[in-house]
Amino acid sequence: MHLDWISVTDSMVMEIGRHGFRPTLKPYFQPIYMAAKLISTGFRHTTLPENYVRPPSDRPCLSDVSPLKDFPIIDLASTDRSRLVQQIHQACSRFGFFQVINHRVSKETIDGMVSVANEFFSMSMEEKMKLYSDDPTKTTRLSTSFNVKKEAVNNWRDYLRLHCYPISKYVHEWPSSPLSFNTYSSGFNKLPEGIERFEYFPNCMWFVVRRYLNSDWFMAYRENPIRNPEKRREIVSRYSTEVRELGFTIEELISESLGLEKDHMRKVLGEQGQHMAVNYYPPCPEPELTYGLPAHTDPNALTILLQDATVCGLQILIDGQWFAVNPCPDAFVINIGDQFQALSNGVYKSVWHRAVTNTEKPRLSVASFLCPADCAIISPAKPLWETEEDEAKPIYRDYTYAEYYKKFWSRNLDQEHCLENFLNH
Ligand SMILES: O=C(O)CCC(=O)C(=O)O
Repeated sequence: MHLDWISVTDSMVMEIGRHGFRPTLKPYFQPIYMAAKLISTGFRHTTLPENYVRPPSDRPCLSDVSPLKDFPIIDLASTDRSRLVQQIHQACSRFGFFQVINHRVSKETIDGMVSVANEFFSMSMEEKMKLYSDDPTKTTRLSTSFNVKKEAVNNWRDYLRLHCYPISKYVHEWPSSPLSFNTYSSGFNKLPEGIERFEYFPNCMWFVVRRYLNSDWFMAYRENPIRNPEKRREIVSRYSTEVRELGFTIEELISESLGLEKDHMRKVLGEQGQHMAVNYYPPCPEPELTYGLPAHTDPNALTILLQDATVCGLQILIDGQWFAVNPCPDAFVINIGDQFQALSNGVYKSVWHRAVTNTEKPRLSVASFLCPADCAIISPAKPLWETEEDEAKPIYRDYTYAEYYKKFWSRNLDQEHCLENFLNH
């Protein structure tokens, strides 16, 4: 019997979602269960399904969270290098997080990336499920929550994971399936003046708009810039390349800010890998009971986050208290990953952060992770721990990034800081 994903109704998805997976489901229900794995279904839940509900001791307590007022915004176009380096030092040692403006990633590239991401998550379930996997070793996959095979409670997030470097190695894996035209999400941020209506034609490379002018309807066409899979890949490639350059600029500033040679970190990290997580948090019926992503630190070297310009959700832990990092126009949020904490011998912090949800609007974020080469030896920089005393030793022992990454994925996201396992005893 052939079962079409599209034939799954919202109420059936909700029913399965509420009760979680039941092994006793009849075989012909299995595809419906598959649809219920993702939460970007377009269906608005009225109550939170049980498998997302956190115990009372582990809830976000949203009313206790305040905005972070003195959160650093660093202008990368500044010509005062020593001030820039000093700002980076202060931000990395105090917050482990900062925002950058004038970062040289073009607005066109950013808008294109956001459009592609929105379009991707508005595709039909049938299209999306072709990419679904809960195997963390897969280099291109659509998944949900964090690590569904390990966790007891799920998180209110779907995400598309892409490996982005070297692009030529991975680009053929990136999604190429036709886009859904059920919802309008790309191209224009608002209806151009005078245009009353959009119409969408599946399998068509054009937006078709109808305009009411001088008491008559006119048809107008505009090419859909991302309908073409090649164009979409081009947009994501360009985004990854420009963000990689930004990452390298920041790594140089970080080296200098620790009093090291400008290229110290890049040399140690070797040929850096680059991954992307395109996160989609649908409106959540009960944000007080769950997370989009629970508290975690990032296992990589540096994270460059593009967050939704209009919807808040990122929070960071400072001195035991959660603060909201509200979006700043045209800025990227940068955070130090575990590897820079180790390489800086703990001078810089890989800080706990989390994403929370809201009832009103979906939230999108695009996290780009720069990762050391698997064989890179992570060893705290000598000038940061060496003293006259013979006994002096770094806080962390040497290890390879491959060893660290394996350890990170063998745990739950919100366990102790993974670096605790690499302390020098
Ligand atoms: O969505 C966010 O703001 C946070 C994303 C994040 O922490 C991650 O992808 O690791």
